[in-house]
Amino acid sequence: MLNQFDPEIADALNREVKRQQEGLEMIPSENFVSEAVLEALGSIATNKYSEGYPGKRYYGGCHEIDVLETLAIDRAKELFGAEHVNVQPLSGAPANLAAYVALLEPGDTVLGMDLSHGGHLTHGHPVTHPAQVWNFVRYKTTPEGFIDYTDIEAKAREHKPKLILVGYSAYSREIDYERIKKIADEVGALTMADMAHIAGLIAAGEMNNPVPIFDVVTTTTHKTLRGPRGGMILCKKKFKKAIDRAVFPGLQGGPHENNIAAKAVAFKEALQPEFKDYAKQIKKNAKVLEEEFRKREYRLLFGGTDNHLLLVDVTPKGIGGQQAETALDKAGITVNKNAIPDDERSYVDPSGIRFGTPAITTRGMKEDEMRRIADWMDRAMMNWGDDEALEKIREEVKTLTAQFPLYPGLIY
Ligand code: DSN
Repeated sequence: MLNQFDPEIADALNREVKRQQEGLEMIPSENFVSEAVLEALGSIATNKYSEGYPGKRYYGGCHEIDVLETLAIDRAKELFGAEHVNVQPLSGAPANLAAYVALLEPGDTVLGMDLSHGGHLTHGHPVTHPAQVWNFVRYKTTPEGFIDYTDIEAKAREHKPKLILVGYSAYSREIDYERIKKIADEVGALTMADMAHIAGLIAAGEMNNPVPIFDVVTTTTHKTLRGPRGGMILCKKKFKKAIDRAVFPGLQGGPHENNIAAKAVAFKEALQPEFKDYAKQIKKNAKVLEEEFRKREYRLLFGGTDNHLLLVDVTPKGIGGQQAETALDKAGITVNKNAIPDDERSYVDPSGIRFGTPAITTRGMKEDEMRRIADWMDRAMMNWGDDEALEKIREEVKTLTAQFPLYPGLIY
């Protein structure tokens, strides 16, 4: 159908299928959903308006939509031990915005991690709209690379924030939620965790779970959790009303129910025992990459990794983050350039690259493949200006990825 009516779109999709199949996807926030998730995402649930919540909609004909949204909510509650879940946020940024709207008054102070130390844009970076509405104060990591809990404590006492925010996009270590909660309780602050990057690892019991401890937890559903592109908010019962109101009607209209159906499918997958093995392997694979890069004397930020990602300063090797990203791209390996703590270079050509293992682990790759990948990455970066050398690596990458089929037979 699609290729007959709209060959330009079909062709672009087919080229993207080939890119995903032939390359090594190492952006730590990306993953490959199952065919069952894709099917739900492409389903007729996209046709339905359903403003409101299950059992209380502003449109008729929502019976089956209620069934699938309720399944998504119940499965998410089970996965994370949550008292209340809202599965309607369209993605991570809208989920964070809804949480701020629910918990804060304009002008309130929020304590969040500095962007270059691993925080996220939506955690109050000055270029974002929330930074104009609320007063964000930033904490950092220590020179050894761990969250600076002493800095958080001092800043909490000084600024008396209404909310303390943890959860990061480029931080590779574990988080002590109990310790943050203690600091928050001392100064009368609420607690919020953005677990977007590590939600799958938390669901599998491979990382600390903030949900039973914190007031509100936001996440995307498409990273380590391996669901469709979307967001979700989990909270204590006492915030249920405020969170639900902030999402709808506060900020959003009709929920994307095809997406919610796909979330429900992904949550069912994450409840299976195999998902625990997957999460364990994500971490093992990241550890092998850590060892291999350390062996090759790269500068690893935060001293290594406890999760699925690594942040590496490539400048001591004589290249910049943009050059590294471009060279790796040419070699068939997708990563992203990334600022390192207090980076003196610009965000468009920072000092680091960020990469991780969720997507390549979904393909079934293990420790041996990680060693080969680290070698290719090093070779590509050390030969960043040599297109012939990069093309040779790309061919080698293709022979590996051919052994780990992805969406076999998929053609639009
Ligand atoms: N853009 C996501 C990431 O790549 O980490 C975070 O929202």
